[in-house]
Amino acid sequence: MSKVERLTWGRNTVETACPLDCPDACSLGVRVENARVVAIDGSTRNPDTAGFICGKVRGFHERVYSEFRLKHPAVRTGPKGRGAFTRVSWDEALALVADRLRAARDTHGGESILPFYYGGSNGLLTQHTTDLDLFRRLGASRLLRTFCAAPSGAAADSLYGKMPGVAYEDYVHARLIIVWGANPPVSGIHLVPHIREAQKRGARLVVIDPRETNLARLADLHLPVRPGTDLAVALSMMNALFSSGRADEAFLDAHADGVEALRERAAEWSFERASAVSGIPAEALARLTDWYAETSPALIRCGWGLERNRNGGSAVAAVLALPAVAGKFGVRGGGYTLSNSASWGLQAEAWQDVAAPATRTVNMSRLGRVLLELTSPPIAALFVYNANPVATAPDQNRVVQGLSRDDLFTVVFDQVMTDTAAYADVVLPATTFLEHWDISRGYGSYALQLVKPVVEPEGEARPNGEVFSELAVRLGLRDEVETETETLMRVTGHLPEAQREPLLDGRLVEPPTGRTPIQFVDVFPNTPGRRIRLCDEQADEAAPEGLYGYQADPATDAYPLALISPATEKTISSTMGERHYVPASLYLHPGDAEARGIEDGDVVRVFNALGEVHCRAAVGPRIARGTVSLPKGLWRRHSLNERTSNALVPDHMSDLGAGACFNDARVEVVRVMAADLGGQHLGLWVSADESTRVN
Ligand SMILES: Nc1nc2c(c(=O)[nH]1)N[C@H]1C(S)=C(S)[C@@H](COP(=O)(O)OP(=O)(O)OC[C@H]3O[C@@H](n4cnc5c(=O)[nH]c(N)nc54)[C@H](O)[C@@H]3O)O[C@H]1N2
Ligand SMILES: Nc1nc2c(c(=O)[nH]1)N[C@H]1C(S)=C(S)[C@@H](COP(=O)(O)OP(=O)(O)OC[C@H]3O[C@@H](n4cnc5c(=O)[nH]c(N)nc54)[C@H](O)[C@@H]3O)O[C@H]1N2
Ligand code: SF4
Ligand SMILES: [Mo]
Repeated sequence: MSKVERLTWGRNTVETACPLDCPDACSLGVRVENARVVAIDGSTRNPDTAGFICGKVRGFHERVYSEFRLKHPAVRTGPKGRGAFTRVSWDEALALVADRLRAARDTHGGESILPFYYGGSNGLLTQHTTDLDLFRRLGASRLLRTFCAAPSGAAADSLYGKMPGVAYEDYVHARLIIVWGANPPVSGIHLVPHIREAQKRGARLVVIDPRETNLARLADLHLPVRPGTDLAVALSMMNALFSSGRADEAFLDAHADGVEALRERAAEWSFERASAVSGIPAEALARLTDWYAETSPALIRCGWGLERNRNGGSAVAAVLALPAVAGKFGVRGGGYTLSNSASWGLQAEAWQDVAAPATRTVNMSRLGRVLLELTSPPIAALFVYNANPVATAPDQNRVVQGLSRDDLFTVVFDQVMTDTAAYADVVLPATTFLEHWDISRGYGSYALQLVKPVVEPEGEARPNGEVFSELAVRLGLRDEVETETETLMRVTGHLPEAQREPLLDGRLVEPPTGRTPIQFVDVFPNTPGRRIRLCDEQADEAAPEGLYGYQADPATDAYPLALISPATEKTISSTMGERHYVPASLYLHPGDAEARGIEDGDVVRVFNALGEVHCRAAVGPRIARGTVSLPKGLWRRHSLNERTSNALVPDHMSDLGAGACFNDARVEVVRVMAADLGGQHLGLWVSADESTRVN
């Protein structure tokens, strides 16, 4: 009996969990018939996700059985990017990969090898296990993982040592909820019922977002902030609190350092100045500050939309400083939520037999430049897994140019034929979370769960762990292949007994702090003396203008519009993009459209000095004037010229954490073709593009 038969024998609904890069970590019930997945839904094991999961994962079996699914290893036969491959055996493929990795190391040194991985499946077994072991033993360049959460993580670490945040279920206790640069109805749907319930109980809701999202429509106040200016908004609020005697000086004395530095830096920001920079009327800033000062419990849901720009680290730091300054901790339903991933205290990178070598670090968000410009040594071998950088990395044209290098050996290990896989020399087929073991860890919801294989792998797909382990053996770096279940046992061996047992038993595991910690009652800053560092020296030195130092808006006359690329309900980053055929549109404000003679449905060219995207325009009022939006996670085929927003995104770094600046592009838009003409001639558009709708 195979492992899957053992698990599913006698039943046809299997309990598992979702490990995708999403805050919610749903418990799943997967219905299997004749060894195939036929339906996926939320399981009652987790009351939060019972019968309530997103449409993407409800349809995830479409990916498992998709025509784009990679089922066999393959080697390239045509030019890079063409996507022409011929099938080979695993033995041939891994022999070739091992040979080329060895050759790169022997000729140019280990640092000429670059592992490239990010949000793929976000579980604890699909990354930082045998992959890290292999690349450490090879002495490869080390990847700085900065696509996401680098600026906010640096800020949260600097101020609070990544203190755990308020749980979703405690949102009902808040009287004021500020959703800041987050869009939970799309990107973390299980928070929404709790916000709605709080509203029913009389709580006020404020949304700070350049777009009028569906949540903003339900809010008492929506502040349509210009992208990259949240720092000014938060500092002006703190300035008003300090200067009107409404700061909680007693709390600050007792729990915080760096108060004076913050007070001085905030003092530069009157509501009027913040208004001029952010586009939000001064009265609205004053009203929000009054509400925040007067209401308790008050809660901030800080998202990731505000971190993806040059001011992102300081902006998140300033937002997180607000509850300290206004004295909002210490009550249920008060404080903040950012990422809760650190709450588990799980340090997979430390669970290795070999220490990290002192090799160079390479910032993933500059992949194009890394491939084209890095010397001593240049990158000779690139191993991409759990990532699709052609779709998700900044400066797409440079990335594509780098991947096109004839002297670069590229391996892409993925589940489907992605835009990046089209540039591979060797493609390796990976299992999905319905075909392998994993451990799912929520970064919004407090849930740690086992992910089980519920069907046999399609074709010859294999799990990450075994493939990296086999490569290590082939390269003479390890004696024996570690099987998937051996990796599972080894990794869970690092968990405290109280977590390991329920986890392996398929139960929902709570973090050490419990499921609903109150900040400054149950959990405290993980800093020396548990003190908040409002203006830590290290962060202050790292930021180009110092911590809380605002860097001016990069708009120019040539490129006046700010481009953002928020998450949509269709994909998780670019994952599941293969399911969607409708081309994307650029969403823009009627005022900006009219000024350019653009009408709804027209074909437009969105461009700046880095590149251009040709797509349709969707004109509507639900975005701040001066800001335009393209969906996150598009594949090349979703635009008319095979380019996406990332062709316009510069590869400069955020102020803290060296993070990617996806929402920091400035562009111009011109009309190329009228709607009716374009629709007819290109024969493409049968219906409005739903992914471009604001939601
Ligand atoms: N359906 C779905 N769910 C997802 C994902 C997905 O792609 N699809 N991605 C997952 C991942 S990897 C992550 S990191 C999270 C992200 O979760 P979120 O942080 O909620 O997602 P974003 O869409 O990046 O940004 C949220 C909002 O910020 C706004 N925004 C953009 N720029 C700014 C700014 O400068 N200031 C402010 N205040 N707002 C701004 C956008 O309009 C958007 O509505 O979601 C996860 N969940
Ligand atoms: N323009 C723009 N770009 C963005 C963002 C934005 O807001 N705007 N957001 C950024 C954010 S928040 C993030 S997190 C990044 C994410 O960037 P990426 O990590 O590149 O995200 P995905 O596109 O989901 O790519 C993950 C890939 O891993 C594969 N995969 C999944 N599970 C496995 C597995 O078990 N094994 C292997 N070998 N492969 C697997 C999937 O099929 C998928 O192709 O994108 C960033 N890119
Ligand atoms: S992607 Fe998020 S909402 Fe969807 S099933 Fe997974 S954890 Fe739940
Ligand atoms: Mo992300």
